[in-house]
Amino acid sequence: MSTKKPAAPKSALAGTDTLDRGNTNAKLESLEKFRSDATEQALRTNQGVKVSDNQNTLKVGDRGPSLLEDFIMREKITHFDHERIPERIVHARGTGAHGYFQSYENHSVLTKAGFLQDPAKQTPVFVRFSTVQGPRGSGDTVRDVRGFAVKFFTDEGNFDLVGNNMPVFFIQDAIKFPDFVHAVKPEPHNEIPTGGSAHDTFWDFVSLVPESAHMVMWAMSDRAIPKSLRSMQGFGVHTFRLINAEGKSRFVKFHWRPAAGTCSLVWDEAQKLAGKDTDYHRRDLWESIEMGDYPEWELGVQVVEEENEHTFDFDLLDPTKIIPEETVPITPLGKMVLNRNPDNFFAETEQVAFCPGHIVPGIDFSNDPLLQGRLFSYTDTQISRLGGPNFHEIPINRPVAPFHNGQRDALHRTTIDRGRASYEPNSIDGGWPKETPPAAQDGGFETHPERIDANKIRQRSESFGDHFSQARLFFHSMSKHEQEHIIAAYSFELGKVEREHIRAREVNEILANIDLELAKRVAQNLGLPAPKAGTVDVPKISLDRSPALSQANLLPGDIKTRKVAILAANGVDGAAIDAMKAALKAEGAHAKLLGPTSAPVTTADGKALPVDASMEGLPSIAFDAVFVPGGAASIKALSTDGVALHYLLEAYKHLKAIALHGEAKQLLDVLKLEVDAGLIVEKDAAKLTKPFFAAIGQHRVWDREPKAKAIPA
Ligand code: HDD
Repeated sequence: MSTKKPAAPKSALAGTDTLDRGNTNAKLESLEKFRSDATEQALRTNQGVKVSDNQNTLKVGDRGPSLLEDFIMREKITHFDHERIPERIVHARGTGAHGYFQSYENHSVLTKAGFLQDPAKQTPVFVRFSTVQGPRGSGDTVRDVRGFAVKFFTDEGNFDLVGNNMPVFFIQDAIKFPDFVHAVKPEPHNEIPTGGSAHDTFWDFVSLVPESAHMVMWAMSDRAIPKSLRSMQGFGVHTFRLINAEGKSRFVKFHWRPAAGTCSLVWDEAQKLAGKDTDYHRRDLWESIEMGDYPEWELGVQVVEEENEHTFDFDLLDPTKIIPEETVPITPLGKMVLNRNPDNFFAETEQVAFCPGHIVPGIDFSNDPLLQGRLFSYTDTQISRLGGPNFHEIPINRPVAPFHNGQRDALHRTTIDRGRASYEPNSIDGGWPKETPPAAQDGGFETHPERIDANKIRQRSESFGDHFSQARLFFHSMSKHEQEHIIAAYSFELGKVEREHIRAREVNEILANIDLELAKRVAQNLGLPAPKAGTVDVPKISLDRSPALSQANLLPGDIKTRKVAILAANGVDGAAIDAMKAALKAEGAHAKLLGPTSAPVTTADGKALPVDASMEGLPSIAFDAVFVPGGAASIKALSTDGVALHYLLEAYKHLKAIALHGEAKQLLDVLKLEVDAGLIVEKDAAKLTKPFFAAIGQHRVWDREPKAKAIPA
């Protein structure tokens, strides 16, 4: 007789997805028919046979050997054995969300792309953010470039803007990509390190390849440890073209600017988060969307008229260069809102397949040799990752625009093509599907007819030859604290490099050509001899500083969606908690009440307050700021509670705003801290919110940084 587990309660079965996630749009509707909901459905095999026993293999007697005949067990195990697909060779760790893009106005002067014409139209998008180096299970907060890939499901076909959160790249030519990736990936003998670039092969490569200098500078800056995915800028990196209905082409660089502002973690916090909450960034994105704090970005372009192509002190085709925003300001095009989490990570986020070659009429490529190589690489990689050339039929990748052509068969084909003629021209199927001339209404794609008259050669243009002036521009555009972070990051990373000649080469041949002071400081931290001035004659460029590059200038100033921890023990002033929660809510920020344990705390007037978590459960690194309400007994308890004291010291060390109310002032003496612009002490709860919120709006208390260094990590 079979021994079965009791049937699962109905409520558990019903849990598949009863959430009303609001917004539906064309893409979601097109996905609808592929969604599976097992609520109140019988368990069946993949062939549709109802299963009567999902607990026991078919055996000869209840203690005997299993039978090969058991097709139910074999189907289940076989499927399981093949559940994994190859992870992406780069950008393996990622997270995605659905949303929409909406144009601000009709941009027909710039482009004929349909999704940039009608301000009333919402174009569905799917976005995947990623790190580059680490495998699928690696930490979110490692020092790394972040991928920012957007798939626009336009009525004219899919447009993929496959960018990063940094506007330049490590190399100038796609043929160097495998070399670069092999160097940055974990080392081949021991597969260390996971998720980071602090190792010999990376620094060996970049110190030998000066074209990487500018991008490495970005990677050593705070941009490589973003506070959240919602607070990252995005860049198309390459120069593209926009083409209008008259066929006029202009060069453009794409930019995404987050409504939440652009800000970062601090290094110690990022390292701790990588251990304590590997999923920190994906959790933040997921929770923001679930809470209705929909992340938002503005899409814009820097536009360069064709006749101005050669007016810059760099080559527009060189992906290691930016066009400073002070030279060519950004023209806003529209906004993107992410308002729906995927239903299934594998089906959507893992199987989504981007390709910079997915463009629509009105958009075209430039001859950037890095972009040109990418046009080949992505489709090629999808074929091995997703098992064949039919990956466009996977629901998340299917365009909302219809697709008909003569491409047939191959692995995993799901379309059942009708008609006999899979060739063109044909007379059997009336000649269908037919070409659409570009000039027709909703015309076919037409490549910009750029005239090129040159020899076939393997050569890099001399105009790609300046590798240091923009790295210098970046360093000089940083605020003092950002420069200090860059020096610390180079010192940390190179400190992990075992071979001294690699450290020395980076300092003397790269950093000394960017900025001698930077090179000297890093050399000092590594115990290397003081470097001499660099030997490269770095050209003088038109700008000394680009304020748009500094994150110090990229904050909105408000405290929307910021998270505040409220620390309390028994005897806490309940009214102060209520007042703070209400004030935060009014500003669109969030509060969580934390106690010494997960048990409720009792207020001074005897009310039991449920807590959201214990202080250990949600450490200070999960928050933007900390509030300690008064209440004599509560403060007495917190003053001798090591977890609470560490909480506050850690928040202080990470330069976060801290507000101490009433009796909480005593904690200053216990912790030996002094009041500063972000450490606010106030008897009167009503007076506390203004300076506290102002400090949170500044993201960090940077002036505190030198003092905070004395606080143990
Ligand atoms: Fe790439 C993935 C961004 C250069 C080859 N790349 C990938 C993803 C992003 C970028 C965001 C992840 C997409 C996703 O979420 O699925 N890559 C960039 C940027 C580059 C760049 C901004 C330079 C400006 N990439 C680049 C080059 C090559 C590749 C030069 C090859 C010649 N990239 C790939 C790839 C990946 C990829 C191997 C891995 C998985 C995938 O494509 O779908 O084909």
